[in-house]
Order: sequence, then C-alpha cells, then structure tokens
Amino acid sequence: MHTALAEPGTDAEVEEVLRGEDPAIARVLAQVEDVRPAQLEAQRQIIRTLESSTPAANTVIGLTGPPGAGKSSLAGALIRHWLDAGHPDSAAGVGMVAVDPSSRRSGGALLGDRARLRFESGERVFVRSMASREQLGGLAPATRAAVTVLRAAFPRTLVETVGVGQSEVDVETVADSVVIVLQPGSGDTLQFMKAGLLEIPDVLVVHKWDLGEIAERTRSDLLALLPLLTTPGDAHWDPPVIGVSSQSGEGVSELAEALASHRDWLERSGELARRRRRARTEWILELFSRRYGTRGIESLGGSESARKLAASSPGTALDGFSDLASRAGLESAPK
Ligand SMILES: Nc1nc2c(ncn2[C@@H]2O[C@H](COP(=O)(O)OP(=O)(O)OP(=O)(O)O)[C@@H](O)[C@H]2O)c(=O)[nH]1
Ligand SMILES: [Mg+2]
Repeated sequence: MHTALAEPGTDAEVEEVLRGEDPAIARVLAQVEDVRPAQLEAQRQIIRTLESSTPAANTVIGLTGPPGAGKSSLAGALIRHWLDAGHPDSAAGVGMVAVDPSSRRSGGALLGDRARLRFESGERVFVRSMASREQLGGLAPATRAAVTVLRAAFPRTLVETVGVGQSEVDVETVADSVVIVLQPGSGDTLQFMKAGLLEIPDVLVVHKWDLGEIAERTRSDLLALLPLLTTPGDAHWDPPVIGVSSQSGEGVSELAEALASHRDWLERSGELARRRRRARTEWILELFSRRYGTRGIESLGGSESARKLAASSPGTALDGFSDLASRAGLESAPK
C-alpha cells in the first residue's frame, strides 16, 4: 500500500505502475501522451525506467480488422478468459489501448467500448481509448508511448485498431502478435490479402462463429488461400485460422492457446527481438517526422538513411529521437 501520492515521473510512481495501480497508470499515461517538446526530458526518463523494469514475459497483442467485425467484443471475451479464476495469470490483469479513427470518434463510441468491457471490481483491467490520425497508419500519436506504459504494468496488453485493406494499419509495428478479426462473408479482406495489400497476420479469427455455415465457408476460403500466400520452410510460423464466437465463448480458449504458442515461437525464433527493434525504429521515425517533417528527414539524407540512423541509435526510442535530431543539427545532444 502506498500512503502519499508519488511524485510524477519518479521511481516511486513507476513502481506503482509496475504494480498495476490505476491512478499511477493514468498519471503516467497523461505524461507520456503529452506531445509538447518541453515534456521530452521528463518522458525520456519515464520511458527508460519503465522499459528497464518491464518483465521480459509481458506481451502486446494487436487486434485488427474491418469495422464491426467484433474486435471489441473479442477483446472483452479474451480478457474474461485471462482473468477467470484458475488461470495462472489471473491476478495480474490486462491492459488495453483502443484506437478509433478520428472520423468515427464520438463520445458515444468510446463510452460504448468502455461499457462493453465490464469487469468485477478488483479485477485489474485498464482501458485507454484514443483517436487515430490518418497518416499514422491506424495508430494515434500516443499509441506507442501508451503501450510502453501498459506493457510495464500488465502481462498482456491488447491494442485494438480498425484496419481494412490499403489504409492498413501499423499495428504490426507496435504489437508482438497480430490477430486479424474477420466476420463471415468478408470477401474484401480475402481479396486484399491475395493482392498483397494486407500483411499476413499471425492468427486469423473468423469471428461470429455462432452464425454457422457462412462462418465455416469463410474459414474454408481462408484455409485454401493461406498456403498460396505463405512460403513454407521459412523461419516458420503457420498462421492458424480459428472460428470464435464472443457471444457463445466458443473458440476463445483455442485463440488464447494459439496466442501463447505464437509468443513461444517469437522467443525461440528470435522474431520477438526483431519485431521489438522494428517497433523502436518506427517510433523514432514517427516522433522525428512529426516534429521536423519531410525537411528534417531530408537533412538526414532521406528516409532510407534516416531509418538506418534510427535503427542504430542507442537507448530508448526517445533517446534515438534526440540522437537523430542532434545529427540533423536540429536540437542539442541528449543529456
Ligand atoms: N453473431 C455475433 N455477433 C457478434 C459477436 N461479437 C460481436 N458481435 C456483434 O458485432 C457488432 C460489432 O461488435 P464490436 O465488438 O463493436 O465490433 P468492433 O470490430 O469492435 O467494431 P468497431 O470498433 O466499431 O470497428 C455488434 O453488434 C456485436 O453485437 C459474436 O460473437 N457473434
Ligand atoms: Mg471496437
């Protein structure tokens, strides 16, 4: 138990985040989501401390798919599954970031998401809703920072983003595992995948499995399509196609098992480290382009060169951002 309120950004406050305490998480989220340049130094410290204290097993799972496919309902069902008594991690809680396109954002939609995720008091579930900006591939400016906070606090963090076809979503650059949630009869998504406009996800869910035959047909179509799109024999993970109903609960534990296997595979294959490095590089480039625009990128010798510099810069993403800024002569070197 803590008595006094910890000073914002201090180790004591970060300790409270690591214990999953709501008020501390909310305060730290507000700090790291603040995009004013004056906040950078304080944020750098917070992100450093959080990352160095995050338990290695903590994981981030992206849920993406077309509007209305049931991503929020599925998140609720998965969280329920993880929290349920008897599950080894039930005491540890779940974090969630729900990203909504700004165009669709209304108080109602956000409240709706929160309301649908109902949990017992004492169950540790922290949901953060935010609006995306179109140019950020389905993410919000603060998504990466928020994920870093929740990943420190909870063994599992879900990130829900809306994604269809080409306006595709960068959720794969923030999550360790990506689940695409499809509804029965979603031929468009299949076409996008066939045309190479959609990354092959790690797990495919045919949701609303309770709809019966039409759901089974969608699953057969996907099973027939996947071998044509994946190259067997590579550092290999075969994406499973799982029928799930959040309403009846069918398939939820199968999905949870598939996610656990995928996480094991990520560790074993070295893919986890690769994805985390990629996430860090993308975060640096995102911060840098937002602050300094295309002219900033040009002064680093163009986007390929900027990406290389970002990938080889030291420290956290915020350190990397400052490193790039000082290389470009745009900011003094980080302390
Ligand atoms: N039949 C059936 N309907 C479902 C199931 N899960 C969700 N739905 C319905 O699907 C609709 C969309 O559900 P949401 O969970 O809001 O879907 P979403 O993908 O989060 O939607 P957006 O965030 O608006 O893109 C709602 O009307 C739900 O009642 C399910 O397992 N079976
Ligand atoms: Mg939703």
